[in-house]
Amino acid sequence: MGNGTLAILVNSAMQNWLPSRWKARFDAECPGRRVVLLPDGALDPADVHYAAVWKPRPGELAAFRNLRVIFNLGAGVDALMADRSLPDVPLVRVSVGDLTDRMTEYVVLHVLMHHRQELYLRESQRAKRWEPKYQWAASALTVGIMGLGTLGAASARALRALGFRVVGWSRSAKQIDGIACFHGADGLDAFLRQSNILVCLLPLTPDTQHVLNRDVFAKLNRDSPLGAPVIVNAGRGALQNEPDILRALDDGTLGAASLDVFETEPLPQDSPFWSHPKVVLTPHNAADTDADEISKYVAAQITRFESGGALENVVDRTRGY
Ligand code: NDP
Ligand code: OXD
Repeated sequence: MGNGTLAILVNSAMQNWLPSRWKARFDAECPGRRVVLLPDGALDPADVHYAAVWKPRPGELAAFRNLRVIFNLGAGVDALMADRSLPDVPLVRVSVGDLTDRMTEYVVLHVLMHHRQELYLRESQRAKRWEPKYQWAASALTVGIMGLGTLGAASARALRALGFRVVGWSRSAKQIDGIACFHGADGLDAFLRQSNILVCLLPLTPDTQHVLNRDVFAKLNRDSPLGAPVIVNAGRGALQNEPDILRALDDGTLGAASLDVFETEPLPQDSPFWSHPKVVLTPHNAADTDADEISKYVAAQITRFESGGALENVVDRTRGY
């Protein structure tokens, strides 16, 4: 098959996504292979056999007619699925331990934050108020995880180990020890009716867009020491209906929200989320991608592919994830 060029295309100005870092990593992991950072005016597109990409704009990969595999440098492939001109070659997503562990940290951190009444305690500290409130046990709360894939299943297990009751929801039926699993549209209401804290780790697809909406919030379980339910979204911004979240926080349907992702990123300066007292927001860094582990993962997949082996974690384009 020869040593086709690996082209890197990273559309992000964020410090955690520096293109130069990816280039240095891939140079180290792919000795003997030409690695180029796009755009590169001197590159003949026909030489490119592999593309490693993050948020390519529609059309940016169309010129690479000899492409054999596209590697997305993250877990979510929604930006690629939106590109109608995406070359029809296998699209591989990230599913590695480092990313999963980081997401588990984020989910555990935010579930514990709401469970341990951190918003109230920080406000008390600022007001110099020594007023502890009754603290319930983890077992008093049920955490509902939407999406029981690589990330959701790991978070579900970690929360279970901390003593929370955990329920999960996915597209197909699942069996996970100690976790009540629901699936499909028919299983959604029963899942929501048990959930005091709703964690969303779904991929963004036409089926899941705006799944976090007012109807869903109204079905969440209010019968816990938390009172009003809480949502945590670390999937994608378009999974949430943002005006519905703000209304639900303001009228008490929801007690709080931890949001890592937004419909428009970076979050615009005039967004009400920045200063909402019931919102804990982070700048889409719940599970920062580790260039070391991911470049190794991509390099190993290329080596296997070139010796006739199967690629792992190939996206099913009809499902969209
Ligand atoms: P997986 O593909 O492993 O898991 C996706 C899960 O969602 C599966 O359980 C799947 O069900 C379920 N699902 C998909 N569509 C539906 C649907 N219509 N109804 C019910 N369940 C559905 O993905 P990962 O766990 O690796 O990642 C999940 C998402 O997390 C990514 O797509 C990405 O958007 C986001 N992410 C965010 C990051 C951040 O920093 N904020 C970092 C990394 C990822 P089934 O098992 O039946 O297929
Ligand atoms: C991802 C992400 O999908 O960082 O990996 O959001």
